[in-house]
Amino acid sequence: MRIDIVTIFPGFFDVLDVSLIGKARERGILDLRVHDLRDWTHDRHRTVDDTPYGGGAGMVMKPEPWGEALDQMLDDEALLIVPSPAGERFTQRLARELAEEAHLVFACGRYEGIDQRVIDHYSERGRVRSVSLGDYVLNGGEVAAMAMIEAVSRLVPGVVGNPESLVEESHEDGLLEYPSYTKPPVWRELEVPAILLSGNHGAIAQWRRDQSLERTHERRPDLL
Ligand code: 6GU
Repeated sequence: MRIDIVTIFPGFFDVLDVSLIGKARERGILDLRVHDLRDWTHDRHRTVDDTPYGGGAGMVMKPEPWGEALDQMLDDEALLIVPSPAGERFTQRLARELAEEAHLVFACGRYEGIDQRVIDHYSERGRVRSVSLGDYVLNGGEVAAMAMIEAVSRLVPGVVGNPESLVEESHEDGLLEYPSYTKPPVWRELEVPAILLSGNHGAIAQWRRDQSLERTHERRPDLL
């Protein structure tokens, strides 16, 4: 999978050098490139923002640098993703959809967002999705893009070593994941549930299912 990220803070994405994503990049499974939006400005101050038409607080990102950057970045198969608190909700379902794509381009806006004509223009030329992580406000699209890239890339075959570890997770079956335990059997007087030491795989599977349901009922009744 090819992933391009356009941002005014390329350093945010340095962490993508490490861990499973870093290894997938080394192995050539992920071709991930980070680009500085200011490379497509032409003035001395490398200006990327301006005051909003109609007034109001904050600054809006100018369309011209985005146009030059995205013209260079987008090919026929690319899907442009614009992280935005005003976007559709990012879910495990959307992560699975995006994991099927050959080429994702993330346009990370700061300030009060990107001039709407950028989104309108590329929506006419190709595929664009505005995507939100959830109902809260971040300072910009960078952290959201990072979360989406991690959720998507771990579903790309070969990125996570053991594909079985992908199936029993929170949200994969629409429920929250059951609690996990490891050695020692007693820690600070707290015991591991006896069923997990029983060796009865049928009973363990049933217990885990019950725990998943109970947790979901308690913490996320909206999922049921
Ligand atoms: Cl994608 N962007 C910003 N700025 N804030 C957010 C978000 C995205 N998702 C949730 N909050």
